[in-house]
Amino acid sequence: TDLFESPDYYLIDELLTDEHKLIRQTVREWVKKEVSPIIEDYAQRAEFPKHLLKGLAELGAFGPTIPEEYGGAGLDYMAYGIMMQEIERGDSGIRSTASVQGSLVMYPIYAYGSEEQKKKYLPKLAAGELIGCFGLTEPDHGSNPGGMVTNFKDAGDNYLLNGAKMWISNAPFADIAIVWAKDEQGKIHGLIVERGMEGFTTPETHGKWSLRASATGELVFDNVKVPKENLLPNVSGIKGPLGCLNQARYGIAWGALGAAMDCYDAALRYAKERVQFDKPIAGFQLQQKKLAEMITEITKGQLLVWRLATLKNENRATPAQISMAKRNSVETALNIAREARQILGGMGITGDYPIMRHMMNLESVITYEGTHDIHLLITGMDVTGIDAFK
Ligand code: TGC
Ligand code: FAD
Repeated sequence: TDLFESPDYYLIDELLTDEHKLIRQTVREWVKKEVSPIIEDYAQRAEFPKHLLKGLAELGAFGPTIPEEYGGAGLDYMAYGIMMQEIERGDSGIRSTASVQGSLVMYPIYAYGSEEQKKKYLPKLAAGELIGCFGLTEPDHGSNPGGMVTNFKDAGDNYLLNGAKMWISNAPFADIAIVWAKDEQGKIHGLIVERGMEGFTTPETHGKWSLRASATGELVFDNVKVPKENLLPNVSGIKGPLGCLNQARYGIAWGALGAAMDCYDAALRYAKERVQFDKPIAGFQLQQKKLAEMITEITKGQLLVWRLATLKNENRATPAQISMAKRNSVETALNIAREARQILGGMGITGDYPIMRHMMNLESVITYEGTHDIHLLITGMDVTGIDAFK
């Protein structure tokens, strides 16, 4: 079979349990059967393959770490990471949908919601019966979400929400949105906004060259009446949304390595088969340098995320450690995609191979969930104690 094998140069599989390996196999087979055959076509047409939502839910990819009593898969963080790696090997856009649903919609309801909110929304979100999106970024506030202007005021029976969010994954078809907005005192809170509420619209963003198989849109709030019971009661301040980002960034640290592995796998196979000057191009030193550096960087990345998963399972992973891994994995993946593309020569630019699609996707992944620069500054602040953001 040509089922993708993840490179395992340092025998890291020995550090995984049988359950982890079984989960990986299950997701890998699903990706091979359901994602790989169709994804290029959907990406070319700039359409999200909605029919995959059910399969993602069945895999447990929506809220893998949310306890089973709320419909989640009740798995550990290693399992969550492995799932994201395999899904992003298929496509970053599909992984984005899983990240948003699990880490940015289910997680805040689980961590900051009331018991009623958890019971009302989590099982349906886990089953894919409801799809959510996460509205933090605004047109004028991306890296600095604390400056947001979207706001709500007390209007007696409900809150009145005004403002706009931009670049929101899944917005065009989401049933609910976790929206971060300021109250009259300027304190940030999370609100559950539902499709159908008057004054709430979700225009789609067109013309993307990246994450084409993922739907992106705006969230526009024009005097939207939000019931008071839709406010997440147990958090206020920017640490609310940032706490969700830790979860998603952790998944991306694993996921981007999946995209890197797929590019490496395609380049290695091609290099061994493609003959120029009467010799497989894999036999030329310049191509070997590329492949050797790819596997070195993948191996380093694998060890980093494995250790991060262990810390996360023990509730010891710091946000700065997560930033380092997100930044490193995405940079590794993007560099590998660029080198792998060259190994394929002209074929590398076609949709017959996944590399160009991964490369373009990764241009979003290196920007969303905190840009490459922002994560560097987080590391810089962590080691120096000095904030260089402002
Ligand atoms: P700062 O003054 O540093 O901190 C304010 C409070 O927040 C706490 N905090 C965190 N808490 C939990 N997790 C984290 N990662 C945290 N980082 C900071 C901090 O301890 C403090 O707490 P307290 O109790 O003292 O009040 O905050 P700042 O406003 O200066 O922000 C710092 C900065 C720049 C690092 C932050 O704003 C940032 O990370 N910016 C990047 C924005 C970003 O990542 N946006 C992502 C939007 S969502 C998205 O892209 C989804 S893509 C989805 C997909 O398709 O996968
Ligand atoms: P800006 O913040 O304007 O940054 C522009 C440049 O300036 C960057 O290079 C940045 O690194 C640099 N910069 C900014 N501040 C500093 C500084 N202090 N020091 C040095 N350099 C700095 N957001 C959501 O809320 N929900 C989503 O679901 C979501 N999905 C997304 C999907 C896609 C496809 C994309 C592209 C984005 C998505 N985002 C989402 C938004 C994403 O999180 C933001 O694009 C990102 O946080 C950066 O914000 P910005 O685009 O406004 O860039």
